[in-house]
Amino acid sequence: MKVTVLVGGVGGARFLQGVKAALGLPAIGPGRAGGDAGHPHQVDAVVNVGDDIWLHGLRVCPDLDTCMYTLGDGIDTGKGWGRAGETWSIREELAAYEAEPTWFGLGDRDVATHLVRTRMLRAGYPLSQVTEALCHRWQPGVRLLPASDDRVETHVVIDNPDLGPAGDEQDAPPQVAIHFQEWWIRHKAVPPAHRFASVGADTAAILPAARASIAEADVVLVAPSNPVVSIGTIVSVPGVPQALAATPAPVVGLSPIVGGRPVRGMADACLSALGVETSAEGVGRHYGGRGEGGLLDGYLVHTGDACEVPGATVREVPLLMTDTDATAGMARAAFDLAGVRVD
Ligand code: FO1
Repeated sequence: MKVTVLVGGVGGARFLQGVKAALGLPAIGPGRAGGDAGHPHQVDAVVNVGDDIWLHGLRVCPDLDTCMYTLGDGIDTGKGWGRAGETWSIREELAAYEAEPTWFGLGDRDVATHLVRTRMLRAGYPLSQVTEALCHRWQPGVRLLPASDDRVETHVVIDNPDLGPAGDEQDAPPQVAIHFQEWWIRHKAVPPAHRFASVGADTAAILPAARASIAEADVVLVAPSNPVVSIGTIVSVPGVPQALAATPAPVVGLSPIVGGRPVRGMADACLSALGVETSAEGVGRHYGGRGEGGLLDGYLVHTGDACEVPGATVREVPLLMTDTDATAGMARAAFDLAGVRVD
């Protein structure tokens, strides 16, 4: 069976672990499902690239790296990002030089990934091939497909923090756009976001392999990732909505909001920026039922979060990814709602 999953960072990576477990794929190691003839199942992840950022001359791809490290058993499980056993000498040295930005935590081991990626990008390899090369080391057991080889970065429009309370600096613009990572890490998503811009989306295109993966899938899953800055940014890439609308595969989403609160991260700060209610129903209606021109044929919500999403079939199941077994149960529930059998 071919399963294609739209994922962001931490939540998406954990969900992919459950998808692998539900398909009986080995958790770690060379039992790759990346199309090896030996495996009856193939899992593709279409990964958000909106978080990607140039830092100190290096290209950092947080969601691709979080998926790669998590599935390759190299992740710092406590933080959910970055490498296990990390050291921070480079970060300390950069700070000693007052080399901004100092707010982004660049670990020494993590920098090696960015050096290899940046060298390959500079040599002309597209991000998708760079990712494939990095995955030869990590063997994530799924194919990690950037939503696009093109640069599509999420920037956030906030009130200009340099403006005094009186707004007395006449020539200073009232609002500024900053990179999502600065808003997320430096400002902890506190300054209200007026809107999110997918910088580069106007000239970007869906990765052809991602388009084919969505078209050829037996089922497409929308992981319980941030619905705005992970799933929303994937869908903002030209060609993605069209591929999702055209695929014969059922599209099933999982709510990232449980009991009115995001399970992790700050999805509520993102949803409120769009005027979307922070609830399973709010996200489901934001995605829209496929019968109404939206994304989803089916939508899993946490037990007790019953709701209506016109054009989609809603089902209540436990949605807390407390461990891989629980997450595998969520994946199985999604397959069941999609009407596909994993034999
Ligand atoms: N998140 C933080 O809150 N602080 C950091 O310093 C930080 C560094 C970092 C470095 C590499 C990487 O791949 C991710 C990193 N993240 C950090 C997490 C990242 O901002 C978020 O996980 C995603 O961008 C949100 O999906």
